[in-house]
Amino acid sequence: MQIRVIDSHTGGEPTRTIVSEVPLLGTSVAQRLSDMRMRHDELRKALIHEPRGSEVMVGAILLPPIDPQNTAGVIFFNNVGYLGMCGHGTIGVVETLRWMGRLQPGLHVLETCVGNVQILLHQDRRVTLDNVPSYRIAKDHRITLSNRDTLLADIAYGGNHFALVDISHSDWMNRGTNFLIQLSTEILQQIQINYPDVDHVELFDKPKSQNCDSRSFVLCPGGQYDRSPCGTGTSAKLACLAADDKLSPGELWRQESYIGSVFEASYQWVDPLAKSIRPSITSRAFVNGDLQMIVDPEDPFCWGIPTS
Ligand code: PYC
Repeated sequence: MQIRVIDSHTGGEPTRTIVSEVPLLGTSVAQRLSDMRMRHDELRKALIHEPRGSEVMVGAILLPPIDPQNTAGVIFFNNVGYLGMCGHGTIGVVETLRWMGRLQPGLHVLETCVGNVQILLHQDRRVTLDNVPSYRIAKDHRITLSNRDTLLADIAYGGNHFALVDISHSDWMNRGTNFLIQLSTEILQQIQINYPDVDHVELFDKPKSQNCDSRSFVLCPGGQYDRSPCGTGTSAKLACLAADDKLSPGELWRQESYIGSVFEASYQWVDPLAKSIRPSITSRAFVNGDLQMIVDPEDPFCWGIPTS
């Protein structure tokens, strides 16, 4: 069995797009996701688990659109399962389609598991993604860590569910990735007691770069951190800023990632009373691999090394 994938990265975060046809059954993206889970989950593991992949990688399956007026359907996944939406992944998929000659600059619509997202592919290869409606669910949820530190977390939705924690009172952002993964994993465990849907944690600090507004460290569900500023996470951040009247509609927010890559973001109200917003995220991706994956039945790890 051979599977063609195209690799890209957006702000350092990899996306592996499956361009070989995966015949998923269903007349909605949700039904196709369920078919993928039931009948093709081995494919996810084969492409994302070691030895072919890594826990940092996000995969994307390209599908024919359900509504023929749209550009394509897409299902995102990682080492532990499926993602509702993925901002860096969407930008990676759009650049992949452009690189393959399947997409011209202009407006496009992608169908995702959590709704349609409008895409503007710019002439200069930047991509602006208008994400699904995003909103804050809770403000200042108090958690106590094992060392008795108390932190306040906002809970917000931006296509995935996030806990957002300001750590600018501390030097934690300078203590290295192992420390930050450990800290955000402990925060996640605490948060999930009350908010079981939350599977990402964002820690925020002052920016390193002068022209950015904030720097984030984002823990993803598979236990690794997002090298990009995280598109759905930046959407959740904007929802909190909008709810607190700290950012106006159309105002630019420059979110810096842990490794220094930047997403430009702004929002428009969907419903100002419910404080629901439509975030726009702009960045660009780079294709860095066009690969034919081989699944050899004699290879004991042809479907990936199982994770514990
Ligand atoms: O960019 O939305 C994002 C994302 C989610 C997980 C990794 N990246």
